[in-house]
Amino acid sequence: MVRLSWIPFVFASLSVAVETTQHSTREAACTVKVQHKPWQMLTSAERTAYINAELCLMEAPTRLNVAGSKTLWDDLQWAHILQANVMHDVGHFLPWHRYFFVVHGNLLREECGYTGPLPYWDETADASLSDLSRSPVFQNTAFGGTGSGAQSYITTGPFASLALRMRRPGQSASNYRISRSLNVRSLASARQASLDACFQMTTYTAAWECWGGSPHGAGHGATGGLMVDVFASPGDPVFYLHHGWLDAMWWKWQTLDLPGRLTDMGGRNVPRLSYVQRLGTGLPGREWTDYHGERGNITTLNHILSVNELAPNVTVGNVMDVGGSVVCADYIFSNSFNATINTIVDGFMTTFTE
Ligand SMILES: [Cu+2]
Repeated sequence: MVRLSWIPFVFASLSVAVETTQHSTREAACTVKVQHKPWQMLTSAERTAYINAELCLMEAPTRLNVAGSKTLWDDLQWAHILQANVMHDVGHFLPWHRYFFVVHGNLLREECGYTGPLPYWDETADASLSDLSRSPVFQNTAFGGTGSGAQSYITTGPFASLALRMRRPGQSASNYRISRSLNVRSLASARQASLDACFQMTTYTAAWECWGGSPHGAGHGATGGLMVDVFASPGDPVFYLHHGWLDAMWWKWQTLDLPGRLTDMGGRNVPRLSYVQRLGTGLPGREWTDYHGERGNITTLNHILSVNELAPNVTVGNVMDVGGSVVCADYIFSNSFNATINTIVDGFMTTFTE
C-alpha cells in the first residue's frame, strides 16, 4: 500500500523538480571532471578505495520512503526495478543508464567521501580470456567470483555476504544475495566485430538499437545470475561497471561525429508490447508517460529522466555532452581500445570515400 501511494506523490512534485534542475543546470559549471576509466587501468589502491566506497553505499541508510528498503543500495536498485518497463527497449535507454551511472557515482562521493575515478569494465579486453575467473574484475580482492550451490550465490570477495531485498514492482521485499554464473562466451558480443557494427551506424536512431543489442547483452550475460535480471540487476555492483562500459561506447560513438552527435536523439518512447510481455509488467502507465515531457512516441532532448527522488530530474539534453555540468567527466580508454577504434574509423572512412 505504501508503494502505491508513493508513485503519485513523486510525480506530483515532479514538475517543480524539473524547473529547479534546469535552473541549477544553467548556473552550475563542470569544474572538476571525474574520470570514467577501465577497471583494468586502476591501481590496486584505487581499486580498494572503490570497493570500500561501494561497501559504504551498501550500508548507508535509505533516503526513499519505500517499503522494504533499508539502504541507499536498495534505493538505487529500486529505482531501476520500478522503471524496468519504462527505460528499456526505448530511445532513452542509453541516456537513462548514463544518468543512473552518474547518480550512483555522485552518491559514492556525497555519502562515502569517494574521490577516485569511476571504473567501467573494458569488456573488449576480457573477451579473449579463456576463463572469466581470470578477469581483474572477478578477483577475490575485486568483485568476487562466480556463484555456486542451488541459488548460485557468490561465496568469494567483499560482496559475498551482501543482503539484498528488492525484487519486483509490487512484490514485497525478501532477503537474498548476489547470484552469478560467469561464462566468457557471452563476451563475444563485446569483441571488435560486434562493436564495429554499432560504430558504423550514422544516426542515433540506428545506433541505440545496436548498442542495446549485443554489446548490452555482453556483460549482463557473461556475469549471469542476478545480472540477467532485467529488474534487479543493479543489486550486483558489476552492473555499474558494465553500464559504465556501454556508456563509454556510446560516448566514443558520439565523438566520431561532433558536434552533431551531441544533439542526435531518437528512438521510440514506449517499449514494444512484446518486450513488456516478456517482463510481465504491461506498458508503462500514464504516471510515467505524462511526465516524459513530450508528446508522441519519439524520444527527444526534452525527455525527462527520473531516478525517483535519489537525485533531481534532468532531461536527455542535459546528459548528451559528458563534459557538461551533469555528467562532468573525462572518459579514458585503454590504448588497445583506441587502436581498435582507429581501425574502425579508418576502415569506415575508406568505404565512405570510395
Ligand atoms: Cu537497465
